[in-house]
Amino acid sequence: MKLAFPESALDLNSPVAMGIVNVTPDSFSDGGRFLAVERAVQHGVQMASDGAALIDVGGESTRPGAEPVEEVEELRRVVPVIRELAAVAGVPVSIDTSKPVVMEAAAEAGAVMINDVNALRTDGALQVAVETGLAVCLMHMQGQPRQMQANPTYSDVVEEVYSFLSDRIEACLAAGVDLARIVIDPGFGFGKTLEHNLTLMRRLERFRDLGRPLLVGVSRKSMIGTILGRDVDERLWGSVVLGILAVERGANILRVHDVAPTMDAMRVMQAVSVSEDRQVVRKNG
Ligand code: 7PJ
Repeated sequence: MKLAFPESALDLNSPVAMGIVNVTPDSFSDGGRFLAVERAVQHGVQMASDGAALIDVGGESTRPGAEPVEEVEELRRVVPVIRELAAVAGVPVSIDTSKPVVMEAAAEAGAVMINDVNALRTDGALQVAVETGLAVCLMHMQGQPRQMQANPTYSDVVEEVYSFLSDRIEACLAAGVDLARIVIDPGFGFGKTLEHNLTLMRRLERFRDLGRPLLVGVSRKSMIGTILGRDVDERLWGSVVLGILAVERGANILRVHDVAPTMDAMRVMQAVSVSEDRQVVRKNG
């Protein structure tokens, strides 16, 4: 499977990592450490050299309870980082935003993908996706970040997320977005209880039926904190295992904070599945 960008494509026949660069002073795990443009850029470059196939730049925290960020402030944070990373990182850059104005500016600065936790439902967002020709990641979220964890409710979480994503793919196609540019994401932690998240992971393979690359973000999330009783800076091993379980169930792109350990884990996993394939080839002559 391939994901189309405006002037290139990402080969997804093997799973890849998307490295997270947060340019947010209040982000729950990076806590403003990379606020300065130079440090954010360095962080992205390091992730690319650690093996990330994509770098995701975000300027608005979407953690539970987070307050929205003003447009000008978000632009101020992300545009210089995208411009520099697009020039020096050597890997495609995506913009994590729900704001059409930020999507447009990011595209102009060299981003090739829009990663929108709101799945292009904001007024004008679909139009920007069509006009810029960028790839898009459509994520499921119940509610909005400020209140989404208050009382998430589903009768069948897998089928409800599935039909939401299916509807958003249809909306994109109707607006004129190429199918080859679309990625889907069930949105772990976005309006979901621990049990909802675990059910989505157990039945992740269902989302393969949508026929599009599947992106999964579980890195350092509270579902891991809840299982382990660990703070955000102690969730690496839980994150790596959960990410590998997702890849085993069909995830193509893992959105992660810790690229190097994730790459090691994915390479070990790949060694096992590739040698299995070779055995089949040998057996069949
Ligand atoms: C996700 C995201 C995710 C996609 C965030 C965090 C919260 N984008 N942006 N999927 N999570 N596509 O990193 O913990 O799961 S922000």
